[in-house]
Amino acid sequence: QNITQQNCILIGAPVDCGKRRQGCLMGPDAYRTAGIAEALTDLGHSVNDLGNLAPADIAVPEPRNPLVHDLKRTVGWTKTLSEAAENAAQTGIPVFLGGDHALAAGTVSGMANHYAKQGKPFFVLWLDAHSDFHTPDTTDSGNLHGTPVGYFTGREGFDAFPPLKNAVPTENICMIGLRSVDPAERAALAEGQTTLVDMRSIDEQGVSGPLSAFLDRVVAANGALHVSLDVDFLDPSVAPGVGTTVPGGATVREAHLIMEMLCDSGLVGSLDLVELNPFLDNRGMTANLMVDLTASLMGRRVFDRPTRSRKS
Ligand code: B3U
Ligand code: MN
Ligand code: MN
Repeated sequence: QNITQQNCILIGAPVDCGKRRQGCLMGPDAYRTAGIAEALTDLGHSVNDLGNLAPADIAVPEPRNPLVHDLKRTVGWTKTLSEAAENAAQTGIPVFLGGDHALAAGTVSGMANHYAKQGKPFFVLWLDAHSDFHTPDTTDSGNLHGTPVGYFTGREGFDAFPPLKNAVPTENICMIGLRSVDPAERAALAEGQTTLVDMRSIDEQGVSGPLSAFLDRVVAANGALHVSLDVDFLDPSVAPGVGTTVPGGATVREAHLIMEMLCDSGLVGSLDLVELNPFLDNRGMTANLMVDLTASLMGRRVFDRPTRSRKS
C-alpha cells in the first residue's frame, strides 16, 4: 500500500464537562482498548501515545447565562488542549482521543495557531449531527459541548476563555451530517459562510460530491485540514455509544467513504474523535467503529485505486 508513513501522536483528552451526562472521560481508554495504536502501526505509521492530559486550573467569572455548566473546567481544557495541539503538530499528526466535543475549542484553536505560524490557510471538516455553533450566551441547554465552533470562529461571548489568537474563517469550515440545529445556531450560521451539508443533501447527492468540492477548495488554497468526528454523526444503530443520539445519521459506508477520500487527499493534519461514551456502548461496537474509521482515514483500504487527479 502506497500511503505516506506518518507519526501519529495520540493525546488522551478525557473531557467530560461539556454536558451533564457523564461517561466520555472513559473514551480515551476505550479507544486504546479497541486497539487504536495497533491499527495505526499495522498501517506502517509510528505511534506516540502521550497518555491522558488534565485541564489547567484557571479562575473564571460567574457566567452571564446561569444555565452554563462547568465553565471553569471547559476553559481549563481549552488552554491545555490548545497548547498540546500546537506542540504536537510540530512533530506529527495529533489524534485527540475524547472526551466530549467541548475539547475542540482547544484542539482547533491550537491547530489554527500552528498553521498561522507557517502561513498556511487552515480548514475544518466538522462531522456531526449538530453544528455546535452556540456561545455561552445563546445556549439553552448550558452544555458547552454545543459551543466549540462558536469559540474558534471568534464569536462574541467567550471572554472567560483563553483569548483566541487565530479565528477560523467560517468559509473555511464544512459541516456534514447536520440534523439537529437550534434556532439561535441557524440564525448565526446564516450570517457566515460555513458550508452546511445536512442529511437531506446527503440523501439527495451522497457524501462524495459535497466533500470533493470542499477538498478542492482546500487544495486550491494550499491549505491544511483538521477533521472533527463526533460519534453522533453516525446513525445510532451502528454507533449507540453516545449521549446525544439523533436518528437518521450517516451509515458505516458513508463514513468510510469520507475517510477514504480524506486519506487520498493527503490534506488531513489532525483529528478529533469525540463524544464516545463507553458507558452507553454495546460491547465496544462504537469504539471499534471509530477505530476502523480512523484506520480508513490513515490508509486502510481493500484495494488501491489508481490516483485520480482532483478536478477543480
Ligand atoms: N444544540 C444542542 C444539542 C447539542 C449540541 N451538541 C450536542 N448536543 N452534542 C445544545 O445543547 O447546544
Ligand atoms: Mn458535536
Ligand atoms: Mn453531535
